Amino acid sequence: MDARLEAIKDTVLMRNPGEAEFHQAVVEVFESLGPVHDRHPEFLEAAILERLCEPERQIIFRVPWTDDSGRVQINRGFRVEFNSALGPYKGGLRFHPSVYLGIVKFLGFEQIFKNALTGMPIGGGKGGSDFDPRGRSDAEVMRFCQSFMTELYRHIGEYTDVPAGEIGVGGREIGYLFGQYKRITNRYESGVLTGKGISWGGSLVRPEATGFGTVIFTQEMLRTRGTSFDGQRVVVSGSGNVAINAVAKAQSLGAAVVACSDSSGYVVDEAGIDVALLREVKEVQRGRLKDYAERRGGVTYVDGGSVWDVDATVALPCATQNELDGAAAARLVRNGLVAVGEGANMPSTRDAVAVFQEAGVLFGPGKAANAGGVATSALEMQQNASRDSWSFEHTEERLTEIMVGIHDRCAATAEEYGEPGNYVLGANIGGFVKVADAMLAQGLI
Ligand code: NDP
Ligand code: 2IT
Repeated sequence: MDARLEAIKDTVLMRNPGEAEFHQAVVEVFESLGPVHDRHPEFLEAAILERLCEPERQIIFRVPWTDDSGRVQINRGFRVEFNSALGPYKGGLRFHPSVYLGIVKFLGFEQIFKNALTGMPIGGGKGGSDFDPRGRSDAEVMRFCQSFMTELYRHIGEYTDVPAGEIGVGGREIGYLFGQYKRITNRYESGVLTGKGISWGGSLVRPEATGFGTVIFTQEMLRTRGTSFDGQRVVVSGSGNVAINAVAKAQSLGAAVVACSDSSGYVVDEAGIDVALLREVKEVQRGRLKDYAERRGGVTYVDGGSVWDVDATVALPCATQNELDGAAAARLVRNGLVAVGEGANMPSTRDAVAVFQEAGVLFGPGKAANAGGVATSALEMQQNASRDSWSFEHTEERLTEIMVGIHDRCAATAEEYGEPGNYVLGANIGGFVKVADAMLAQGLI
């Protein structure tokens, strides 16, 4: 790392102790930014990096609720409003027992650059709770969401901060959150949340957008090597919103998607994952991948283990951070891996990224490859602002244009900085320069 940036990084790490994921995200970005500071000493003079690493506002609050047996439960709620240089804070809410400030800050930090890359007018933010929705009834989830929003409402708004879904937060949760916001504020403010239901201000394609976008980005990377998804052997991790839609899109482009996972195990389905059945088991019945395996029949279900033990030419990690380590990366590379498109945020460890890059594997980092979700959220905001709703075809066309645009901008930036094909460098520099220019223009705030 550039010595000037190293000193800033050391201070950031010291000021934010115990937040390993946030440290990882910061270091990964800083490693790309030396050459930008050679060309733009004004960024150093204005302390852009120091300011970028300090969230504009961090909110932590108590979320009390009662479970179905009448017992009081207490969770912790978070919203980190990281950077508003380009627009209102924008980013999802994650409900998962592992959530703490360090996770929310890593996600919010990544979101700044991702949102900049989309070309849409959105700043970066993220939030969530250590609430675990798994095994909870609809009524419990509703009471939790209502309590969460009873505090959060005062901090958000269509011109301020616009949350959406993430791990553990889907259409059901966004519905309960929106209902409570509307009740408290007495405003039908559609643009305050995205990922809404289609009949009450949501956008077509938003549910599919992250997974579709990841595959579109990866297809563009493959195209630079004169190939495509057609005939690739694909392994996807996770079996939630992003994973299911990545499977569907990859299949529509002619790929054989042979495996996916959840936090309990993975399934190998050599005939190709049955997306309709997977949707029914996961989205309608809220079941487990094991249930999919039992209903599908003739497939292998592995309890525990790692889905990255399954050979693939294209890997699409779509579950969670640091789920693919250096050893798994090396094994995949030895067995013919050609490309990785990150549907999740920071799913590859730093060791894994190094292995991919040294082996010349096409590697699309999450902040570029999974930007289709938030980009379509911005399209949802556009539709809300104009009280309009677009067709599936039109919205998907916009998503495709945006993803191809992000790919081309990352590729062009990498080339401009002398590292053609390095999408990590391209995404970090491309996102950073846009935000840094806006921060300079807006003065010391
Ligand atoms: P979902 O909650 O719909 O699905 C998450 C999936 O990942 C589930 O299969 C879950 O398994 C698995 N998973 C979650 N946490 C862990 C863990 N700690 N260990 C192993 N497996 C885990 O979430 P999404 O599909 O929305 O999100 C998946 C990833 O995509 C996240 O990294 C998220 O940040 C990222 N992302 C999401 C966007 C969106 O629009 N939704 C946009 C951009 C990125 P189990 O059910 O067993 O917990
Ligand atoms: O990580 C992400 O980009 C998201 N979870 C989507 C955020 C959004 O506002 O749609």
